[in-house]
Amino acid sequence: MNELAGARVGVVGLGKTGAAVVDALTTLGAEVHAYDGRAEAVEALTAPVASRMAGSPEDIAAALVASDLRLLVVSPGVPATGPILTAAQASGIETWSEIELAWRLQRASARPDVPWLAVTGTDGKTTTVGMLSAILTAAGLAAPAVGNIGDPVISTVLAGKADALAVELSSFQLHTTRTLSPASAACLNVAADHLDWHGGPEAYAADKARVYARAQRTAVYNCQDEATRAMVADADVVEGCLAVGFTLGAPALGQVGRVEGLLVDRALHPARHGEGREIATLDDLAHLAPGGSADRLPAHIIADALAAATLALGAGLPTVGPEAVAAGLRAFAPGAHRILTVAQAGGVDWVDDSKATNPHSAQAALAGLPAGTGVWIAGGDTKGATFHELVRAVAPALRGVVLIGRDQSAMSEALAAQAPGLPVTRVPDGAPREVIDGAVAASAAMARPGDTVMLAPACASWDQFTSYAERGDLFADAARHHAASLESGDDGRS
Ligand code: UMA
Repeated sequence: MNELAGARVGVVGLGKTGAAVVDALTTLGAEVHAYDGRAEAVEALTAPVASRMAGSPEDIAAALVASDLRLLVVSPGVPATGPILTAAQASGIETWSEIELAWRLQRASARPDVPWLAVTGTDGKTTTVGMLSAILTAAGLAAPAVGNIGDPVISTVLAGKADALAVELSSFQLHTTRTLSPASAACLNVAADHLDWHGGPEAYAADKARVYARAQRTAVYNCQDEATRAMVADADVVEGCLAVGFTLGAPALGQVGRVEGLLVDRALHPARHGEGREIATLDDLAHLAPGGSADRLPAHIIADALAAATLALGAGLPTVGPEAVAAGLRAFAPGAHRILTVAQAGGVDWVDDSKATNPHSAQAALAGLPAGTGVWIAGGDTKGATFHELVRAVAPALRGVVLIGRDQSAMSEALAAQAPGLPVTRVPDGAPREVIDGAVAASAAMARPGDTVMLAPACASWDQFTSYAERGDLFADAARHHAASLESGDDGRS
């Protein structure tokens, strides 16, 4: 990227992404002008920049208009409809995401052909990218999970050690990504999210659809989400790129799906016209189910695995075959606080899904439980959400509910209206440990052998905890303590 040496480049946002971008640009010899809304972020910058400025979005926008920048690299948090991107566009300043810069840097590097396997979607990106990285790793490749998952892609590209990249892309990052050409790409699903940032649902979906642009080998869509199929149909892909659907049902020709306990490919192997090939079994995913039993696997985990397998098999990598898919899925470790079985005692599984901070993800976790066997620990900071639809959907799976949260009114209302007969125990407000101890004691009293106690609050944690991680850690601790007490013959309530 010699063209950037000496070029005047602005960087807006100096968080994780911006700091990595500034490092890369200064190394390339660009003249970097750095901007952030927070003075601390500007002060924390150690790289040698030409200028730095802290100011409101309007101040930064005004400075951009007055500048003579050739290029602006924006962090994902900078909203599409806000003053900064509006001013850059009006002034004719080209804008790139960190992803765009990373892609161009790789194309100009000694290893220009390292394939990117790209994943976007409203839900399930992080799990899918983790599974994808695990499958590629099982195939003997150095293939880290990068991007929105937490590690800026540019740092990995500059290190130059990866054979392939499993890239999680948010709609924010895609908005200013211009020339990326992934080997395989997927949009897992689209539900309303981040509408303020984009300015509306159409703009959000349009940015998600950008993941398919210039896809080289395989464009993967969700047969259960028509919008993703339409995105592929409209995408400007490289000639010869295959469209492959993943489905929770039996796969038709051109699809990867599920036949009883097997994941089956009818899209990516030479004999597909005559037969499917087994690429993994549900038992390979059993460790991701509550209590470790494959028959309780949430549907969204199976869907994520199908998407990851399709992306991996469809990227044209010679060592990636069914054995790698199965081994990778077996090796995949779920992220912390995502449907993690933290204790088992007296026939009851205790599951931490504290990461379920909205109704959609709580529903995904609870929906897979057998009828009447779930003890649901719910509630917290609602972020203005309502819960009627969620309660209606999950009530059949539940034995009862244990309510936490400072203000329990929204959840109580939904329970009273949608599941009036369901037992509910309310845990009073208190210090974090008191709340969780109360919730665990109430759940233990409610649960019967064969049940699952599920912390999937459908709410943020900030009203009673510092984070969902603290909420989940305290829960795991208390559940293990309860299990140990049961084993030692104590009833766990002393
Ligand atoms: N800032 C401004 N002006 C603005 C907006 C932000 O100056 O108008 C500044 C902030 O003061 C702050 C910095 O920009 O100093 C933060 O930048 P950022 O919000 O873009 O966050 P990063 O630290 O760069 O992290 C980003 C992603 N964050 C967002 O998309 C909001 C991280 O995704 C990602 O892991 C990281 O890049 C690495 O690539 C997080 C996320 O919440 C997990 N993503 C959203 C999601 O998954 O729903 C999209």
